[in-house]
Amino acid sequence: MIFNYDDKILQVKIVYYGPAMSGKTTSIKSLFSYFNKEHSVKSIDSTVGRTLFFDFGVLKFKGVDWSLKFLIYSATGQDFYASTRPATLNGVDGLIFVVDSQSKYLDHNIRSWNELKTLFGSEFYNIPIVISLNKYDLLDLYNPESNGFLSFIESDRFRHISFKKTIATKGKGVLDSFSGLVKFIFPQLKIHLNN
Ligand SMILES: Nc1nc2c(ncn2[C@@H]2O[C@H](COP(=O)(O)OP(=O)(O)OP(=O)(O)O)[C@@H](O)[C@H]2O)c(=O)[nH]1
Ligand SMILES: [Mg+2]
Repeated sequence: MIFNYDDKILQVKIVYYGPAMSGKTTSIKSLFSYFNKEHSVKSIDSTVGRTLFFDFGVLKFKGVDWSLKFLIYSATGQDFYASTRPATLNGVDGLIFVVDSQSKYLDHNIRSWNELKTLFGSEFYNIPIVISLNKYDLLDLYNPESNGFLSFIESDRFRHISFKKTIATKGKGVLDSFSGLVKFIFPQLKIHLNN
């Protein structure tokens, strides 16, 4: 978090993290589309739309006195570019961990989670985090509860953690996940996220 006293701007960094293809880029674009800023998200993609390094966008909200500026990133899920993830995470104030809820991807979610845990070490449990249980529309009808991922994450060790079922392609739960994270970062803030 950076305080700029001259311009009265408080700058906050939020990163969308998670395994490849879980819906990080879709979530960010969907979030920005609420504010009619979808086209301001900068993505460095391959020709097939996979994120090479990160996506990046800025959301600004004017307060009476101070303004809030959110720098929003997604880390690439592709392992080939894994070496770029620590730089993307540097200085992060809060995380949205995007899970692919389909049972066949449980291992991918766990691997990505464990990587995050290793990168942060003992600081991990102090970082505000929202778990977005994404692709909820694709769950097996006979097994509609999550793929078991939540039992791996020791949620009671965290200071601030919450879970949200999301369908990023339809924008469902995306704004709630974001505002939930903002509330963790600024507990006193009254949020009116309509610009
Ligand atoms: N059915 C369904 N598909 C989704 C959902 N969210 C994302 N997708 C699809 O999943 C695919 C991957 O989404 P991306 O947003 O590119 O995933 P990513 O996490 O950014 O992937 P990388 O950048 O490669 O790590 C795309 O085809 C999306 O349309 C969802 O909630 N439901
Ligand atoms: Mg992506």
